[in-house]
Amino acid sequence: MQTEKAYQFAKELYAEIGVDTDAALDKVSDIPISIHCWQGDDVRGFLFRDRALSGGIQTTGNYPGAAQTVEQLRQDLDMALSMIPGTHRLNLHAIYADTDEKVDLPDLSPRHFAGWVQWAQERDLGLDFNPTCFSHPMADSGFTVSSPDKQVRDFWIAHCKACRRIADYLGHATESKCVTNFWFPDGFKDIPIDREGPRLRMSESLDAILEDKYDPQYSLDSLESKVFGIGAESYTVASNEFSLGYAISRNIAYTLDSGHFHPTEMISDKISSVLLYTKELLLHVSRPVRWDSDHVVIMDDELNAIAQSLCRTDLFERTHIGLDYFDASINRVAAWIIGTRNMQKALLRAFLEPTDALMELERTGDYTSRLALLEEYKSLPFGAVWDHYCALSDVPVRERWLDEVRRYESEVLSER
Ligand code: RNT
Ligand code: ZN
Repeated sequence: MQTEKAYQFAKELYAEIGVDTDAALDKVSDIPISIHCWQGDDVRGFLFRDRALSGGIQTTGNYPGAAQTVEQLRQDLDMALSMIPGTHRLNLHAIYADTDEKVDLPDLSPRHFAGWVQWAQERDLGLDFNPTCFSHPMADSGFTVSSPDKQVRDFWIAHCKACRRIADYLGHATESKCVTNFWFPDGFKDIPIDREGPRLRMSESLDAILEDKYDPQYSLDSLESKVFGIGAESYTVASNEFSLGYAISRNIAYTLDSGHFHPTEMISDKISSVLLYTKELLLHVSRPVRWDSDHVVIMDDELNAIAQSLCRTDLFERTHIGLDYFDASINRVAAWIIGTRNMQKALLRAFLEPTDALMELERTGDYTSRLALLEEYKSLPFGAVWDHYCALSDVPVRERWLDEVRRYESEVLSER
């Protein structure tokens, strides 16, 4: 009742500045967020349970209840999805294969993901995919597809090719384009002599990986860049220039991860430039705290700016929004819910802006009004519109989802 009253009030306020709140909600409900499976078990996966996470990324914390099996991860995802409005996507990593077979990365094939396909089909979810080029003895040297050792390169090339085949299968089976993200941790801890060699090798390996042709309606390849990783502080092969240049020249997509740049560099400002030159863009929305720490996404200035960059010039046709964070110090189901709901809330806030009017102020050089109005609009009751959306979507309004997660924690997670 209060939620509806508040919504009617908010609707009128927004109408006064020329914004249709129902239209904004329609837009938000059309935008799927690709939810990363790896928040559910601290990036461990199911293929090699005893292997430590490597590749210069880290999860910290030991909050109880992490998923140990495919069934548990699905149960947790179902719980999280039931607290999130809208229809979304699941982003899988290769190590999350659903199989009892002892299979190594290059030998993965579509059948190892049939269980996920069935699960996704039952829920009308799209699927995205990632080769797992870390947490494996063949990546222990710190290099994968750019390794000087041909055997190592060939191993990872074979894995990536297998992943593209799987992505094609996932896309066809779900009738929805599957985005495959390539992220290679390759890099040097200390200052290299040869900065070119590894990049040439990575480029050649990628060319070999991309040789097989698949229907672009069902799959898209994207290359992620990074400035440094733990243990690869001095040199990262797939740097920003490398990855963006490669993506443009080979007509694939580019992945911008919020945590992969220098501390004051924001991806929100890169989106419009990248999309001028790449065919499509994948976002890994994350939250770096002092480093690429992959904290849970919150409603901060950068999240709003990312949403504004996409909404103001309507870049959704060619942008795929994925989340990429992993916090093992809090309830993992809550982490999914908090980050995904925040991403949606930021999109809604951006859609509730009278963009045309602001654009006009900018065009005519009235920067005083532009600043004044932007600041005033920040305190408009977007929360009431969000609550209405949650109520309409049959998911808990405001913090009520937390009670459900607490119950789930005591009934399910604490029994693990
Ligand atoms: C690492 C990259 C990469 C990973 C996932 C697990 O810094 O962001 O995207 O987080 O593939
Ligand atoms: Zn990422």
